[in-house]
Amino acid sequence: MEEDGTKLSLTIIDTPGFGDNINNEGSFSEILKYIEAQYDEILAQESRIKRNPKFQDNRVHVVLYFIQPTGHALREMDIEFMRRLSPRVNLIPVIAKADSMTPSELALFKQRIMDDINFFKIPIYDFPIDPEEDDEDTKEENDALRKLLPFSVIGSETEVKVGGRVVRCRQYPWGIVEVDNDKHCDFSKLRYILLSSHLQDLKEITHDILYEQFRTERLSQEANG
Ligand SMILES: Nc1nc2c(ncn2[C@@H]2O[C@H](COP(=O)(O)OP(=O)(O)OP(=O)(O)O)[C@@H](O)[C@H]2O)c(=O)[nH]1
Ligand SMILES: [Mg+2]
Repeated sequence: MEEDGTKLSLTIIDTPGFGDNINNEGSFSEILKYIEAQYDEILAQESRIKRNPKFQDNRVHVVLYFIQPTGHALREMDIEFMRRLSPRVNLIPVIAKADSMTPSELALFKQRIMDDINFFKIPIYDFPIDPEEDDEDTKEENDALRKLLPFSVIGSETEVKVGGRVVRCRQYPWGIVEVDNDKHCDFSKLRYILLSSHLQDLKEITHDILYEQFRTERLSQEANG
């Protein structure tokens, strides 16, 4: 991917069929196993006497967890999944198909989801502030982004010309809902976070905190087992 002449190499992993089963235990453990396997690769690499110069770091820096727009609260499987994954990966909850709710329904749904996340103490990625490094602007930006959680998104493969601009949107008899319009959903904010403003922070947390925690657990397991 290229933006402002900067090349960014990005890997996206999809999980087709996730949540389709009555029992999702299999998908949970597959996803967790994949994330941990990448940490194990790093650990093995670190302990080699001669490091492989071609080694590729495949750690997962963020998981976007899509929540169905039910309008109620989190489902048991949402809570279970986020609980299991959040100690190992930066997790950002995202409301899918935000166009299926009115703005007030969406605001209420967001609030309910955050109430659940707080109640169950699920450590999602919440735009942490480093008091020693972050300036006032960063602090303000992070506070604003945190208030958007969970991000609402709209997906579409349709492009329509609106007032001379081509916009990606979903069309309805009553009008169109634009993917890139901040009044319609948080897609463009989310893209900016992932590809620009918080890319480095997601990587650092993965390495300094999540991987470090994994490593400590692995090594003490080995020492005791
Ligand atoms: N209204 C609305 N429909 C959407 C949106 N995004 C996707 N859809 C529709 O929802 C259906 C399922 O979309 P997918 O993206 O295939 O869903 P998925 O969860 O990835 O499904 P699997 O890959 O099969 O697990 C399709 O008919 C899409 O057109 C959206 O933002 N709004
Ligand atoms: Mg899919």
